[in-house]
Order: sequence, then structure tokens, then C-alpha cells
Amino acid sequence: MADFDLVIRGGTVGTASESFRADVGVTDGIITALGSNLGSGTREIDATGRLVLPGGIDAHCHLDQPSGDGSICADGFESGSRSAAAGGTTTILPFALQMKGGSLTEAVKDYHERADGKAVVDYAFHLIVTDPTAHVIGQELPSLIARGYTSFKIYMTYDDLKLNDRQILEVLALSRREGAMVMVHAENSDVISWLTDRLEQAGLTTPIYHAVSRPMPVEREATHRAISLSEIVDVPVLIVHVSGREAVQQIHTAQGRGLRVYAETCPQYLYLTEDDLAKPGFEGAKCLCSPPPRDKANQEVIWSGLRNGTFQVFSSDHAPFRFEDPAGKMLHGTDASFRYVPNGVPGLETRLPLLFNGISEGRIDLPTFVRVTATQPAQIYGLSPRKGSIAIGSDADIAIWDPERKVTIANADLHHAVDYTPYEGIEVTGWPVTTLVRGQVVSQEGETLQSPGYGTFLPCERPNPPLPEPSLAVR
Ligand code: DUC
Ligand code: ZN
Ligand code: ZN
Repeated sequence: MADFDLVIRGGTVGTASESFRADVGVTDGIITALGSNLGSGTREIDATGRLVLPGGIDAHCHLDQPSGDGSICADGFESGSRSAAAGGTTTILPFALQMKGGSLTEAVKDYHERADGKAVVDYAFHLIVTDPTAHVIGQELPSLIARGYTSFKIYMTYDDLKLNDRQILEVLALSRREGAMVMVHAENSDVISWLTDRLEQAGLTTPIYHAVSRPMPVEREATHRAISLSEIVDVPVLIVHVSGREAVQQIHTAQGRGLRVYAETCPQYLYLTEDDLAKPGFEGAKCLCSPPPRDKANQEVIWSGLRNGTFQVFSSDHAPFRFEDPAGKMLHGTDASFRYVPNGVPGLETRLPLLFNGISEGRIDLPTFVRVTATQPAQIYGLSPRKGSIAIGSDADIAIWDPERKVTIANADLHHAVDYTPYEGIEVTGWPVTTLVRGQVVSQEGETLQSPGYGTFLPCERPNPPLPEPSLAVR
């Protein structure tokens, strides 16, 4: 009788703080031993020359998310999770969206129906709160948080999603009382709409003008305001998809003042620039996302923020709209104003290789990679210690990497249902060859080996201690 169900033998294990040669022993889907010359496994994987890393947690992706404008997400839980697994990701956190005027509890029920029996990796849900009525704040959210939906995204822009400052304060105060985590999409809505109107009046409507309608002060101001509101309530906040220097400075300054401000960035802010939106014809729509990609100097600022710990989370913000599709980027045709082009780029499968390439190029080290792609997202969203680490007692969610493999990214090789990748033709060094979820191989050299439904729903813990209302005493 073997000592373990599985032994991954001879690899270099990478954690958030160090790397070391060790075998990994797995029993019942859990890591039960780490060490040299472990006993036998019923199955064995030879990881000689490979890196054995925690499977990635993609803490920001959009799958099968309903929208009000008629656009359709190309990926649901099946193709999305397959693509995630092929790219070394073992847990995904997409969003259950409350429609304005609708029930959040119903949104969660509907989203479970969309996910049930489909995923090949494990998943948790963030909520998107668009209508924080007294009932939502007083009843629905406390009950949902108790059931494991402990993080929610709020928007400062998009007419059908945005909250005003008072509503943001209500959500932040609820988050403090319940120990939840609020993620903020920080862009100034009125500035965007004013600039958009002026650009359209001047006939400037091609995709590049999306970037012109959202210059960096749009993000800087909203980031500053989101941080200020969270400071007033005295509650942690996380700024999602940070694109460049000005927002980074706001976050870095706040962190230096001791505020619990967390930040996320994404591959599009490391590899794309606004020149990509200026490509001829409608081609730029492939890279149209919000906030928009900036320039090379800003890419360097984002790399530096990953190195110095300003960012805790690296996510894809996978927003899967097909290009040649009247339900995708071409919703209103190729001559339509940028205003009507669905926002977002795909990235579930390419997220980790693009960041890993930063190790190969000497921009970041391996512990930083592990921290921002797995360990810290798990901690911040209440999935630790079960997820995000190679440690005894954690789920055996593991990506085995060939650190030397050179791959030229090509959409034809990816597993999502989108008809393009904005990273076509980029060569990266380092690729995940085997992805395991709870000790079972889900993806091997791009082949999916588990059936839809293998992935299970993960209720999240409260990431923060619940606290009483902030003091009203004279300061
Ligand atoms: N921006 C978002 O806020 N969400 C989806 C994609 C995008 O570009
Ligand atoms: Zn957003
Ligand atoms: Zn998003």
C-alpha cells in the first residue's frame, strides 16, 4: 500500500517567501507532506527541473455575466475554467451582479445556476452591488456574507452600475460591521461622460478616443476619493485594475500613512499601451478596456509596484467579448463610437505566463509572483489557508511550471471561447505544463482531463474582523 495518493517528486517548490527542493505528498486532495525522499505514491509525477507552485487564484474575471446592452460574455464557467486551468489557475472568482432594482440574493441564486456542473476548477463569487437599498444593506448583504459571499465590487462609473459617494459610504460601513472586503472600480463618471460628449461632438469616436475620454486624472481622482471614503469609515478597501502612475501614487501614499488600502493590477497594464487602441480601423477595439492601457513608462511603474509591494493582487479582469461578433466588440458595428464598444480584454489563460515572463526578464522574483497570483488573493478574499499556498493542510492546488519553455502566444492555442487575444505574437519564457486541483490533474499540456462539474463552489471566510460603527466622538 502506497504512503500517499500522489507524490510530486524532485521539483523546486515556490512559496510566497522562498523556494526549496522538496517532494510534495498528497492524500485525499490535501497536501500532507513536504520533504526529501518521501515514501511512495499511488500516482507519481516527476517534476525534476520544474517549479511546483501554488495554482493561481484569478480574483477578478467576468464569466457568463448578464449585461444590459445586449452584449454576451463568450465564456461561461465551462470554457472559462478550462482556459484558466490550461494557464495554471486553480481557483476563479467571477461576479454575481445585482441589477439595479433587483435582489442580490436572486442574483446569487441565478449565478449558481450558471455555474453548477460546469467548472473544472474551484470557484467563489464576488458580488457586484449596484443598488444598496436599506433592504440590501440591512438584510441581504449580512445574510449573504454569513453564507460565504464576503467580498463585493462597487463602481464609481458606468450608468447602470455606479454608486454615488453616499451609497459608497453605506456599503463601506456595512463592510466594516460585517468584516467583508470592498473592491472599487475607481474612475470619475462625470468627467468620462463630459469628455465623451465633447469627443463625439468633434467626430472623434474611434477606439483610441476611449483612452482620451479616460485620462489618468480620471482614475487618480476616483482612487483618491475611494481611499478617502474608506478612511472616513475606517475600513479596508481594495482598488481594482490599477493602470498607471497617478493611481499608484495615491495608493502608495495611503499605504505609507498606514491605511489598509490594497491594490490589484492586470496584464493589460504591463503589456498593452494606448497605441494598441490606435491600430487601424476597428482593430483597436480588441484592446479597449477600462481603465485604458497607458504608455511604456506607466508599464514600468506597474512593474515597480509589483516589486515593492504596492500591489497585493494580480488578476486578469477577463472580460470575454468576441471581436467578430454582433454580441461582442461589434455590438453596434465597426463605425460605432467607442462609447458603445463593450469594455474589456480576455486574459484568464495568459495572466500567469505573462507575469511569469517578468521573472524570466529579471523584473520580479518568484516569491513576488506567488504572492500576487495566489497567496495574497487567498488571504484578502477569505480563502486562506485552504487555497493559495503549498503548505501542509492546504488543498493540493498546484501548477507545475517549465521555467525554460518559450511560447509564442497564439489565440489558436488558447482554450477560451474568444476569437482573439490582445497578446497574439508575444513570446514568453515559462509555461505551466500540469495543473492540479485538489490533487487531480485538471490540465496537462493544454489538455483538459477533468469533466465539467469537477470544480466546486467555495464559501469564503470573512477576511476582516467585524467592527462596530466608527466613533462619532470629537477628534
Ligand atoms: N472594465 C471593467 O470594469 N470591467 C470589465 C472590463 C473592463 O474593461
Ligand atoms: Zn472594473
Ligand atoms: Zn472587471
